[in-house]
Amino acid sequence: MSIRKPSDIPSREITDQSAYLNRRTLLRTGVLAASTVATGGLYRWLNHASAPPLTQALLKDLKAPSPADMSKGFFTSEQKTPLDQITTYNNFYEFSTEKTDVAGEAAGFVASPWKISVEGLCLKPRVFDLDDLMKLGPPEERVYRMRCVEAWSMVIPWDGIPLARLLDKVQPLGTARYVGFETLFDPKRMPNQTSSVLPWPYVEGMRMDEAMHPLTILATGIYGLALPPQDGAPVRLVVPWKYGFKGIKSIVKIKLLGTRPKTTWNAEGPDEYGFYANVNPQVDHPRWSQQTERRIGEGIRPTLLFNGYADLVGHLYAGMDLRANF
Ligand SMILES: Nc1nc2c(c(=O)[nH]1)N[C@H]1C(S)=C(S)[C@@H](COP(=O)(O)O)O[C@H]1N2
Ligand SMILES: [Mo]
Repeated sequence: MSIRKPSDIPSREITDQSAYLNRRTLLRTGVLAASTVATGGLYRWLNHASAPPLTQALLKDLKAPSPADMSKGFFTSEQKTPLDQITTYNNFYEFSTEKTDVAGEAAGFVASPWKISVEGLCLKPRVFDLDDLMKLGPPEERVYRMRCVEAWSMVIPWDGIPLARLLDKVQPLGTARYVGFETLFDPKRMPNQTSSVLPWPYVEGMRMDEAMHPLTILATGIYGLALPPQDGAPVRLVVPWKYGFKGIKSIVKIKLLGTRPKTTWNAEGPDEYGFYANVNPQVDHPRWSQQTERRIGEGIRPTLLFNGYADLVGHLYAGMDLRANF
């Protein structure tokens, strides 16, 4: 891969419509090369007051997935949800409980510098900043279905690193059976944390084997752009076979644990939101059916067991009663 400075680009390549694209492409190339300088630049640029608006024109062409990547579930050929819908219809209660207000409330959120402490039952606990994360290796592309427990869904092209890549780095002990996650608590920067709509900080968790599964990623981007604030900047969890609320945003702490951690929605409504929260059309929410979903920008479609990833994750739950462990 060649990395070109702006001055190296022949002017014929810079058309009106591609001016931003080229700028973004260069920054992204820096990330792929795990260059400390370019990586910092990417995040700063996207948080800068003069950053251009998020428009479809900025998006990179996704590479054509290989058959091997398809068989791992890393890509779906389903139609991708447009960026403007992914970034204007959000659940992020730290900013607003109104999905269409989150983007506006989160607009000024500064997600750099950022630190994530990885601690607990491991040999090498460590605090990672964003450059440290990028040094673990280049972000990978994934195109995943995302199914919210509220029965709407999207198809999102993420960039991110497998969570296993980070966890391996701290050398988990054999006694680590669960992983807990925490969102930033900072009411000055996340204004709705002054309300008591949820107990703060938002916390999530899963079993160690779920965390180590190759489908589980820490997302750092969408459509090749650094993650916008409303989608969980700078780093959020994505577990595509589980309901969206497991995908905790703006993570500052990851803890390896011997016992199951408390998780926000399960603690709020244990009869409505399970710890596992595996997508399952056969197990209704007490107040609505989970058999179908509204694909944003499209229409109603059937919901699939494990959100369509059953072949890849079903073995994690062999012999388990999915109704009792919902
Ligand atoms: N910290 C935090 N993480 C969160 C939430 C939240 O309110 N706070 N909402 C969850 C829910 S319910 C969903 S559906 C997804 C939505 O992600 P999106 O807005 O990027 O589509 O984020 C999840 N992660
Ligand atoms: Mo959700």
